Amino acid sequence: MSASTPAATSLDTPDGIAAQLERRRRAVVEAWNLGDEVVVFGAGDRVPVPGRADRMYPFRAHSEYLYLTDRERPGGVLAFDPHEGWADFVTPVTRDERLWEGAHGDAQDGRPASELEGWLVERRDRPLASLGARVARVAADETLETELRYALNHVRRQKDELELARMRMAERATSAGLAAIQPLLVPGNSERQVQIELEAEFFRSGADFLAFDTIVGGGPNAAVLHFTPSPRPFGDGELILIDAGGEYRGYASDITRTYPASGEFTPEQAELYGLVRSAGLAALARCTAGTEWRDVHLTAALVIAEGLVEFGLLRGRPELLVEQGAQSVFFPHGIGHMVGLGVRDAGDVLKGRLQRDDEFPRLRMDLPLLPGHVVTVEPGIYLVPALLHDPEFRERHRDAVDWERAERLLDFGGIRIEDNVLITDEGPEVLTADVPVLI
Ligand SMILES: [Mn+2]
Repeated sequence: MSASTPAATSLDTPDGIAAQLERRRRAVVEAWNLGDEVVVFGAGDRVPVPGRADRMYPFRAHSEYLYLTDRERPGGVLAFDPHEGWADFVTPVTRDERLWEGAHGDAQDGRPASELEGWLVERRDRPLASLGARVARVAADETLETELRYALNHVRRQKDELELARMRMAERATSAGLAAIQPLLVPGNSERQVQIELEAEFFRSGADFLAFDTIVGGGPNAAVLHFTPSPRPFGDGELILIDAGGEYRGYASDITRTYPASGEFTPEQAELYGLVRSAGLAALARCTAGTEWRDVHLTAALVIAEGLVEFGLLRGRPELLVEQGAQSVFFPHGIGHMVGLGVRDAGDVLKGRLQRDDEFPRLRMDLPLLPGHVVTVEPGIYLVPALLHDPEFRERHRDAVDWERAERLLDFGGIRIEDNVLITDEGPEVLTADVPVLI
């Protein structure tokens, strides 16, 4: 384990950042094509930890604000008037911040936040949208906000070179973490031990934050989709599922791998692992510009249904099983989500499409892929007691599932393999390809 900090990417310089901010703002203005409307973006404020006096959660600027300012500072407001352009209001550094945090006051490139009030008063009769963290004191137009946010998301989804460079930094740190904990994946060690070493290596390798709470689940805990690591030791022959990611300057990596605690899969584990892998590769092949995200999901769902029929957990014609959603008893989530600025980036339902809240599993987005999109592809197979014992599920899929076989596998846990995929004109690029997959 090396303690060296990787060099910052050559794009991540003041000039490189300024150039991208200008490009992003121009792209957003073009997409909006505003007449007389004005827009404000709030950075958000520090959030106190309840009951802990002056303790605060780590501050994270709202993604929409961060995207257009690259500034991780509370209280700021970026404003836009189509007649006059952008105005960047920032909170001056206080004496307390200098005293307690060693903050410097000379790097604030913006107008003092106290001038925002006047800026708003001058435009009080015009329609206004408040994006980012809601700016207090403004009467905003919700219909306008929905429309502008939708257009902004469209721009944000196509990652620029600076964003990709930061995602690659986050990926390298995550990859180093997963490599470092391999010797710990043996019976007797605990989920918590793995978490600690994993996160330490993320930070040693350049991550500046966690993209999300680390998931480590051994044995039956591997069937809990977002399991919080516990002191439970791994048992002989168990599966260990790790889903984790480092973050770098707001940009996330999100990788899942599943390992056998004893160094080798049992035949049943190997068969289902191979099946999850096949589903992932089939979905990956569909990650091309123009492909509907729903079809990427259905491609993986069909491979899983076919495999589970062969394995003996499902019965029937795979196409029909997918139509009825029977594979979702064992693959109870969507194939993935947008990843980038934060671990859940700007996924959306394409304008004019119905948000299907009642479908199971609920897909996080419903739109065609475009070059520059980065998605996770993360099929999985789990034996989840809560689903297998759900009366409604048992009734709905009575004939489609071999419930007795499932019952015998109740301690199996689960398998998930997750990669991050960049859509390009030349096809999919797996950003996480340096993290080994076992089969
Ligand atoms: Mn994910």
